Amino acid sequence: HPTAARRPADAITVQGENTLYTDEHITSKFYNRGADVVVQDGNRYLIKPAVTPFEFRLSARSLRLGILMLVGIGGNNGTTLVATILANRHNIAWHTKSTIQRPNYIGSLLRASTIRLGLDATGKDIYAPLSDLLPMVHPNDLVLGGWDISGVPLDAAMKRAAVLEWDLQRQVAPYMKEFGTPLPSIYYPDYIAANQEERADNVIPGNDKSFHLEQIRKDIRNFKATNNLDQVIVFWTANTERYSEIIPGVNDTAGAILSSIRNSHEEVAPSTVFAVASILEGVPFINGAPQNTFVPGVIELAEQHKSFIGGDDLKSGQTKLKSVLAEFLVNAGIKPLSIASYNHLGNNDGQNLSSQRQFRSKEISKSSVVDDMVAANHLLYKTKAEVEAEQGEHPDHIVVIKYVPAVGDSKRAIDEYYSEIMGGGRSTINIFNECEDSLLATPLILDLTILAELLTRIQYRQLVNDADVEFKPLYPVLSLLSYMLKAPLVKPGTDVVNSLSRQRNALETFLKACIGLEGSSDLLLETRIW
Ligand code: NAI
Ligand code: DG6
Repeated sequence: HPTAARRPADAITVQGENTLYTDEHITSKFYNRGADVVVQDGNRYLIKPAVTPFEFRLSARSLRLGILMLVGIGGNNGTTLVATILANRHNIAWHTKSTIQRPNYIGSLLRASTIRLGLDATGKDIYAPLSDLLPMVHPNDLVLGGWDISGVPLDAAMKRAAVLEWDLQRQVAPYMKEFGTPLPSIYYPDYIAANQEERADNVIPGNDKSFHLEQIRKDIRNFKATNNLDQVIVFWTANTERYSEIIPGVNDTAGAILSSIRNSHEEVAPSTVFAVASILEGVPFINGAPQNTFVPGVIELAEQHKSFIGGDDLKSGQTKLKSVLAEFLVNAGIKPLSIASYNHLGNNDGQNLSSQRQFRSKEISKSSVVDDMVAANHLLYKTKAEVEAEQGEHPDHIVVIKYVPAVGDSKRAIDEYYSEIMGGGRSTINIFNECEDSLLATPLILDLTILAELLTRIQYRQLVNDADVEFKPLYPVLSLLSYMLKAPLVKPGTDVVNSLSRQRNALETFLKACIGLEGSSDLLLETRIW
């Protein structure tokens, strides 16, 4: 299958004055073109085009292999991911009731989508796999490991998850068995639903959060050493936790969060201990769930250690579609008045989310996704100043999640978009989506992991005054990962972009910049002139 096939690492070569290839690096020059706008009298705009030259340098170091350590490896996403990689690696095909299915990475932006490179001599668009743009790790080459509070071995955990076809499970089970039991993890019962308690039979003992932190750090170091690899990514795909309260002196600064761990303060979540452990070990940490793992103190700690973080919450189906549909409506000049989203599912995630505080974390991440599109159109929605409130005018937006065990991993999502059209008319769009949740989520974990690994190898310098200035790593909060995330974490003080097309465009433009290409242009000027 083309999405699983390996292609040469040098599949794309740029021949131009802005790109330099050596054995160790790809170095590129990029002109960041923007516009500085001054708003005058509320409705007049003075614009000065701005150009800042940059140089990017990508290290080709360890691009063949990487380590992915999953927190929650025994869950639906965790076992589906391990089994999918094993099936691809060992080329395991399986019988369904209608066909023989081959393994693939469909749903992965990197492995199953293409990027427009330009035009050939006949004026035809040329597309290449996104994964060919820069040298990056292939999912088949990821070394896998991780933690789970449930001590069920991975082959049995895959069976418990009931996501994959039986004939695939049967064939992949002997390989899954080799992983044995996940590493014991941190369990603070107050953070996840009480209905998860029965699962928690594989926990690091005691209530000493300092000891827990040190154990996780040791696990990361041991796993690195055993596999003789530098590149580790730690990924939270464990249960959704409740929000942590932000308390001054407890989790608002780097010093406060470290001291709260030393004092085993109750407002430090397991996911935060994992994030801090990763930061202190200098390995990227990605949060695939919605809770506020990245309290302000964790972000500050990541800045201090120049260690990468990304989150929050995988954006798999309903929310991804919402970010597209809401943008389409608002950009078409149509005014959504309400968006009502309902879903039910029957997996362990659904059971955990049937508890109010965990549901609230998910409700927050699912609800923020239309904010920037609404704020971008002051012709349709009154601004804060106009309504004299903290927030501008906004569509009613409601999110409901119900636990229905019978449907298992197959989530049902219904969305109603109710909008105002011309002359006081109304338009109603209804969407019904049904699919295996974990089969949509797993490719996103791979994309996030591989992109995070890639971004750790990219450095930049601004060629403003002094061309000899040192190369620096990117800012620790990896907002370029936003495409795969429901509530993207961004550099404090900067705006969140939820629009899926803008998120993809930012990522494409950045990856292209790293090989000295300008961003994708749909201007197609050559087709508009004589
Ligand atoms: P799951 O409930 O099947 O798996 C979670 C696993 O985490 C379980 O095996 C559980 O024992 C383990 N766990 C709980 N607390 C832990 C801790 N402190 N340390 C280590 N392991 C721990 O859930 P699933 O479906 O795999 O989802 C995982 C997370 O990803 C959830 O937070 C979910 O909300 C989020 N998510 C899932 C999506 C999907 O489509 N499946 C999409 C978007 C987000
Ligand atoms: C039900 O809402 C369970 C959730 O974990 C979601 O399935 C998951 O977050 C995916 O959500 P979405 O909105 O991206 O499809």
